[in-house]
Amino acid sequence: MAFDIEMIKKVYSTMVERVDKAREIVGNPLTLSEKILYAHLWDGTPTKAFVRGKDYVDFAPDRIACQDATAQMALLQFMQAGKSKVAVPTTVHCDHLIQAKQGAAQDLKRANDVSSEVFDFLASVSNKYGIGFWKPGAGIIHQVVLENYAFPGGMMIGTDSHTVNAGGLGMVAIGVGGADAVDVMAGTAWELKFPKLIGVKLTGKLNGWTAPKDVILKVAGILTVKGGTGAIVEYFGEGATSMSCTGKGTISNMGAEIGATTSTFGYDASMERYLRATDRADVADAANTIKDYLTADAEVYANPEQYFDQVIEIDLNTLRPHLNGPFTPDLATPVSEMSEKARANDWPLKVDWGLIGSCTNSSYEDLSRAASIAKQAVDKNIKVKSDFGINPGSEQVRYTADRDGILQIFEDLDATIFTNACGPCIGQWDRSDTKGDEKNTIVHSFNRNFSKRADGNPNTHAFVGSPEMVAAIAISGRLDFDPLNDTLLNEDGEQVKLDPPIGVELPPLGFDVVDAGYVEPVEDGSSINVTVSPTSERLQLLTPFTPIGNNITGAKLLIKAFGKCTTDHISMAGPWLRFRGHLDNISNNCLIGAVNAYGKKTNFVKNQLTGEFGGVPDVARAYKAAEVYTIVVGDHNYGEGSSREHAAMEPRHLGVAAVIVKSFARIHETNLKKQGMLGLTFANESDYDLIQEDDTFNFVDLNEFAPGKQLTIEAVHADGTSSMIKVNHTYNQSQIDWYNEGSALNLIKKENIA
Ligand code: MIC
Ligand code: SF4
Repeated sequence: MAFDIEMIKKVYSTMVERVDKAREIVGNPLTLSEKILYAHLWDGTPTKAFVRGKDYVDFAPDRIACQDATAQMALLQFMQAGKSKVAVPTTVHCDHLIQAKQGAAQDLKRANDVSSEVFDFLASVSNKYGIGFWKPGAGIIHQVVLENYAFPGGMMIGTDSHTVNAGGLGMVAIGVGGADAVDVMAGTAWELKFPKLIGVKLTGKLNGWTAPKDVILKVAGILTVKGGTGAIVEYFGEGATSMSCTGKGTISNMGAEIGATTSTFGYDASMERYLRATDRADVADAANTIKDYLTADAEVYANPEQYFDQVIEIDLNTLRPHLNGPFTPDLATPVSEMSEKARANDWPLKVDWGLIGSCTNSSYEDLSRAASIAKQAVDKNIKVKSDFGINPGSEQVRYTADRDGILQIFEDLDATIFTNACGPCIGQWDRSDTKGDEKNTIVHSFNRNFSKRADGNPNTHAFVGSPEMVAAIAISGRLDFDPLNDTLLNEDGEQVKLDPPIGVELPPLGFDVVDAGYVEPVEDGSSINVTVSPTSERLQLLTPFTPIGNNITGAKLLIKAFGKCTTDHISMAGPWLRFRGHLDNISNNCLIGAVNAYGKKTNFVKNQLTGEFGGVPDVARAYKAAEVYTIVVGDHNYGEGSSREHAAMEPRHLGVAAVIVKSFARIHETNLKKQGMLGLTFANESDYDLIQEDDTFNFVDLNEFAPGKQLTIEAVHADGTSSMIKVNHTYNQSQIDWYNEGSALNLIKKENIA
């Protein structure tokens, strides 16, 4: 039986009426995305049509998921909100804090030792506030959610950008910062700008070496890392219905890499099969009663151009397998062209590691397809040239894959089976085979490949591919290996070819597990005490931020970031994950990965008060001590990637008043607003070039801060001249209230007291 089945039935019971009403008001057939959005309005039955890409709308999500690295800050904030229980079903998943080194058994034990303080904190807060808790080793949040909580037509939010994975089961699932989750946990509405809609029509059928991953690798190549910003991507067509539910999860998952608000698919037979296989026949039965409401109206898919803001068509019959990278997930290269491109760009051809796993590709089907390639290495007597690492997505997947002999196939190749957790995907990897900053190549089935992400080495060239392609490349040890056309020399001196992968969508003997790793909270948690030691280096209770106010003068430039500046650059993960619950300590990584436009170095900026250069956090602390506000300037898609609100809270804590960029990634922009800071964009992109290293900033008209009103900032240069810079913002009145109160949380607290 499914968790929270009554809640799901309740959602379905109002869906028909709300969707019918929405159709009437909008005056058109509806996409699935619109149906789900209009069925989840905070005010209930729709009364007006919203303008896509413009109107802010209050929603009522059905559930929330948090992972350990972001849950700490989310729950520290929730603890201040003055509530005794979460208002909607919520779960916490321990998956990010487990380092991959020797293999699951040892690694999990070590993580439980090293991070016991944090796990105990999360477990007790969960128990106190009625939150379901998934222990370390239970699996990666998004795989566990897909297996247990996602349901067609539902709406959820999660404190992780890949929450969107649940689009594979027909949800609108959206990644948010912790403060957004706190709103919903505290029983208030969750606000989102009504998204634009991109339709992706999948014709034909996947075949041979081409996998669901290749669909999203191709889409990323077309739309780039910011092409999906502010939009929901809805997939449809025979290519969509003919692929598995977990395959749809892969595609939805990596929609985060194009900046999409989320991605989704209409309810179909593959979803029904998956629900039944994962012990949720009750959800499938309930969904079947309102089937038509869980997919778009037929007219929409027949004439998509009329109903979507943009339509892309991909023919799966001719789609070729891809590898995307290095350093960015949208640099798409068909495997057949890699040889030429890698040589032209001087990418190292020798592949040191093939890593299979991460929330995007760690299902039973993924492992089975990759195993069908791995098995050929043994059967055809091919010596494997790269190291292999596997992170199963959940204990249920691991247990079942182990029972069915799939893991043994990898073990026969000396693969290391790591914990059911994120591991190398988030830099939780004690990689022993390279030292320092050696140039090298790895291939993985993860979703992100930003510089330094997996192993901290800026010269690791990471390429993203399907699990089966990763297996083939790892066997060959070469980035330029094209299994469709190339042969490999086996130990008998023969040239052999790898056959295309064969996988099974769902385990023929059914899923099984002994201990899935779930802990149900007690009914009444009021007597549970949550303690945080004042001397802890990992957890710190929060002190509310004081409002910045509307008189910002004499602010100094902290850093003008050059080029790509993702949340990994702003608040690195890997070794820093240990400080995710301690704002002051984690602030020591603030912007240390961003490249300073002056001098092009990282973590080396000028302190205008002394004329000396230092690390970003140190210089920021010096300004803060002198009570001087600072400004951060950045390029396009600033804050791409993670949902981690630390990337906003750290600059806020260190005295940054405003972040001014050419454009923002959605989640990060909201995170800045939530923490009571200014997130602004240049009205003229080229004004970025006017900002100089010694600039001092005066906000001219911040006392007139109002929705839709452009602001003016005077940048006074060292030579005494100044530039007047016009900046835009997307704050609505309630977001301006957050700014005025110092943070959204301050406002919630105030309202609770009132
Ligand atoms: C990621 O993939 O970057 C992470 C780590 O899962 C983040 C969340 C975090 O930083 O904790 C994400 O995607 O939101
Ligand atoms: Fe974990 Fe990687 Fe997925 Fe983020 S992308 S949730 S780090 S597996």
